[in-house]
Amino acid sequence: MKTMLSGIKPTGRLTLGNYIGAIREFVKYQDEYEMFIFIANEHALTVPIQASELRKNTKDLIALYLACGLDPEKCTIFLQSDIAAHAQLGWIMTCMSGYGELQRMTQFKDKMAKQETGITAGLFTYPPLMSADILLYDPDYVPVGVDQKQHVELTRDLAERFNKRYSDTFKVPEPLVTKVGAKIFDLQDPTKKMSKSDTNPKGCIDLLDNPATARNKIKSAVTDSLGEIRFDPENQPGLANLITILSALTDEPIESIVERYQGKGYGELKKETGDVVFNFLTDLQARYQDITSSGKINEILNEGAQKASKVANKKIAKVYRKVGLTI
Ligand code: ATP
Ligand code: LTN
Repeated sequence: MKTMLSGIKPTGRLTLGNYIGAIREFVKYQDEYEMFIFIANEHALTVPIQASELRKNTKDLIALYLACGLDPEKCTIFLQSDIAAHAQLGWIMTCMSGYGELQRMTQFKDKMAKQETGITAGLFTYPPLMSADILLYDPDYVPVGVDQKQHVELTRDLAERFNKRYSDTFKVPEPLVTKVGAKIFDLQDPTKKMSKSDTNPKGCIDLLDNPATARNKIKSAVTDSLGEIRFDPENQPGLANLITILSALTDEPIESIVERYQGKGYGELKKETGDVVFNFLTDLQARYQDITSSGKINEILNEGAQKASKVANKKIAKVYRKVGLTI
């Protein structure tokens, strides 16, 4: 059985973009692959965050993972900081990375451009920590949104570099970017990614938004004045985004939606998409409430940490021997 691994950092509330671009994929794959899914809480420290907020986000994220359909019987769900090997291998990967190489990471450049103060060194060195997260478990595939692909490519380079410098140690993983919905866009500015760190809440749907509010956000999404329903992300980005959301949540192919809407107006498409989002969030939030009140989260994390640490500890011991840290 092939192995797959991915993680999300608990920096804020999860969005519909996170669900469509990432979690939905994890759920689909859990039957076919040996899955490791973790909460990248050490990555959340790259930007200033209150301890209480980090704790709350972490618990919410686990409950949402489960509510979205991840099954602890099928996949290993754990907290990054429960396994010291992540930080240990993270340091070694930082030392394997070139300064210029990290400077070229587009996410770092974007964040630098947006945020003038409070840039931490952690924001700069977080890709090698992400590489460590991945390489500890020898996954074949890493499902991520398109914005994370470059970091998985860095991981491949670091794995190859290490294998060449020492000897064969890490599997070289492949990024897996979903076909529909690799990037869900902001509803008010469809040239920008829908993001939880966004400032305009009307552009972004949180998975914990009131479902009726979310439906209204779809209704007031920015489209265009061309008046024809086509899937044309370049010239009709707002419309293409809505079609993508509808397709992702219903599994109806994009072409079939476009065909169904020939001769119809944007209002009808928005209504159907809004209703689908409303129902999706209503069901999801009911499951989220059940899980939150069940008190099972700690148990699931303890089991996950036990399983993950067996794999990770073996790998870090091997790496320590190879690089000469173990005498
Ligand atoms: P931020 O925008 O604050 O940097 P983020 O929403 O990208 O955060 P992450 O936790 O880093 O947050 O993302 C988790 C996963 O969700 C990643 O695989 C990412 O590619 C995916 N993802 C995030 N936003 C979107 C989006 N708008 N469309 C599709 N996938 C997304
Ligand atoms: N950097 C990712 C989260 C993340 C991750 C990982 C994803 C941390 N470690 C390992 C896949 C594999 C992000 O910001 N979305």
